[in-house]
Amino acid sequence: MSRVDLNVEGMSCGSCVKHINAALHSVAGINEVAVDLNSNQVTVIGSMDTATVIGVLREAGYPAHVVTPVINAGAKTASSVGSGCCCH
Ligand SMILES: [Cu+2]
Repeated sequence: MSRVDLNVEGMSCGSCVKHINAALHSVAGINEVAVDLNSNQVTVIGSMDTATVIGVLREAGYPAHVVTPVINAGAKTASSVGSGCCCH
């Protein structure tokens, strides 16, 4: 079981939240989905992998990226752009 925190772009109302919830709940392995409209964050708990979650959100129309700890933001910005997944 793992937990993934994502920043999601393009969420603006309650139907976006419903849309995202429905899209993510259709993914095998996802046990729990929490969408926070105010902070544009989505938390997913389950046995799925991060790339799958990001792919599903992208297909639903909401580009997403993993929330990186602020401490690493300066050093890692350049190398982490585009890779998206740190589980390999
Ligand atoms: Cu909306």
